[in-house]
Amino acid sequence: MTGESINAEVFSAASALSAVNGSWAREKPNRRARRERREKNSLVGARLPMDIKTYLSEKKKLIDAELQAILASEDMPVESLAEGAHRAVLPGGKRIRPILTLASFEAVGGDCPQIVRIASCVELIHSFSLVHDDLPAMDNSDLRRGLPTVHKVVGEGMAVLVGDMLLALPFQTLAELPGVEDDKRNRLIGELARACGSSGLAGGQALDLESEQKSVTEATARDIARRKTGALIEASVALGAIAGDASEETFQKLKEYGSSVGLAFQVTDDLLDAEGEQEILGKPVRADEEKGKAAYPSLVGGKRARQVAEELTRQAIGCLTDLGEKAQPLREIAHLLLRRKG
Ligand code: GRG
Repeated sequence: MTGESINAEVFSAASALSAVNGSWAREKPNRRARRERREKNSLVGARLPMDIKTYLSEKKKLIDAELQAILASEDMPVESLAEGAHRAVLPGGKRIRPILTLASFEAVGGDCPQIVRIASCVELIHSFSLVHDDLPAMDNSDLRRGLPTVHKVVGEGMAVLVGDMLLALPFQTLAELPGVEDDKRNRLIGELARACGSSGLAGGQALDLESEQKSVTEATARDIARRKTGALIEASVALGAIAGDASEETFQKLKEYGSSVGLAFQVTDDLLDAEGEQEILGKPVRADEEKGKAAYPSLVGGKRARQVAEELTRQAIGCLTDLGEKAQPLREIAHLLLRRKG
């Protein structure tokens, strides 16, 4: 995939959003008034400023370039290991986690020349988790971001190793960051590691596997989502706050924001799996239902799942009250994630 096609493909939510705003411009006045009344209390319908799209695409370019540089400096002794790593990382997704790191860093007025590298470390963890998640022993998926999954191209054994490499690389990168005080480095590493372990990705995936074909409660579904998806999103926001030297109080508020956005993100992901289209999502749909997974819409219904995601988004935005204008991208990203289509 070329750099151009990557840029064209990514952030379908943002382009979907501009299409929606375009259609509103042609709306009749009485219909518009009815819609605005209906949407008054609905976050899903909230109109977003157009420049968030520019913000996202500029940040994405920074992250893409940094990821290229990190991979280029790696000594990969086997061609298929290198091919798998490039396929896993470069034909990029939305880059929403590292963008959250950058937005959180900006929200606290941070000053750290290494911030783009720090943010890219989060995306490496995310890339690793997708490679392992797609394996036959896990979700057994053939398609990711509209392309064959890594194990389909380089084989299962090599895909496991690609994932292992992508899990180690961000910790190595953080450990070797120049010009960062030891205390800050340790906090960055600790926060990211926690998101990978039993309170994060690994624990969430274990619970998810355990719950297949079983009836689970909403509380269990929430716990799975919190660990499997929420923990890394929370860590993404936390890393920006640590790098930006946030006060303890602001750090906790931003973690709370990340936790709520992270949970809302997974609930929306479940809704997209249940109701979305493969062509837009770039991965198979109805997979949760097929595997008997503990997904929100099948547990509580689509309407309630949407309410949960909206309420979590409202809570997330509520955590940013004291941060003023500088936190505007974080507010808009929370809105955008709620209404994404891919
Ligand atoms: C850490 C040892 C260890 C194991 C990992 C495989 C695994 C255990 C966890 C899987 C976690 C996982 C893949 C959760 C799904 C998260 C999710 C909603 C992914 C989709 O994220 P997007 O929409 O994707 O940001 P793009 O393609 O945009 O990057």
